[in-house]
Amino acid sequence: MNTDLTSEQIESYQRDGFVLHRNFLNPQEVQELKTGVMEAVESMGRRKVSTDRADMVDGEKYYDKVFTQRLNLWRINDCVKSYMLSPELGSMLESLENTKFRMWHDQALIKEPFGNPTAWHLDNPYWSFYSKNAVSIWIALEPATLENGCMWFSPGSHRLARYDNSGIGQNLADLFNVYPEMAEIDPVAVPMQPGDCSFHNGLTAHGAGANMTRGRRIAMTCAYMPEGSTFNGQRNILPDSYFNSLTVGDTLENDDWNPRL
Ligand SMILES: O=C(O)CCC(=O)C(=O)O
Ligand SMILES: [Fe+2]
Repeated sequence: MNTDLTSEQIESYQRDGFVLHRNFLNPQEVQELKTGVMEAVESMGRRKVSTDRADMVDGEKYYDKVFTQRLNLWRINDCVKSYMLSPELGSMLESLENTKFRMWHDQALIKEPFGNPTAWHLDNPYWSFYSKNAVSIWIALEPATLENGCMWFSPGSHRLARYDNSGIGQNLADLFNVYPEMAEIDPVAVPMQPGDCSFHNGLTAHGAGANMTRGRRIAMTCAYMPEGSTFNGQRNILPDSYFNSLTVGDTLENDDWNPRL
């Protein structure tokens, strides 16, 4: 793992709300992580979440055709776990946001051949905590190109964002009805080769195009929660028993579900 971020990369992340980091994984590591990810994905069948939430399964709706989405692979695959919870990755996140992190959730996002675009959205409004410092990593395990739906980011949008959620629906631009100022920003496409990754802040607007090719766009991603974040009442990925035990304002510090990096 190439875990060195330059001061230029850190500055650019803090200014724009995202940054590209090439060759984060070498070809051998890409192969190793991809094997772990694909094993976990296959073992889950049509279930979206690894160890609970049997209610969340793939259907045939529009959103199911945006990507094959499989969450919390780290709980069932030690290889995935060792990458997503690696202390070196934790140090990278800390250098970007000047805070310590816990796992929120990981997700494999496979945009299948001819898959729908990923509408512009913000991540943090989905989650069970609100923070200006949450961050996600998005790792390409296959080439991500303009043709197959690479990521696009809206530089500086994190500074305009609130916690209102536009969702990820059929209208690519719904986000801009909620935040019209963001429609004034020129988006930046971030094509990647396998092993490249990006980091984006939980409030940075982003999306991805359709997959116009016959190949799968395979990415492994993970969202991280700043240490000390508190419960905002939203369920998101929380398991039943834990969700039911929480009161708004409680610190999310369950070492089983949200381990430290
Ligand atoms: O991979 C995609 O198409 C979208 C990814 C995304 O929204 C994210 O990683 O937060
Ligand atoms: Fe997202």
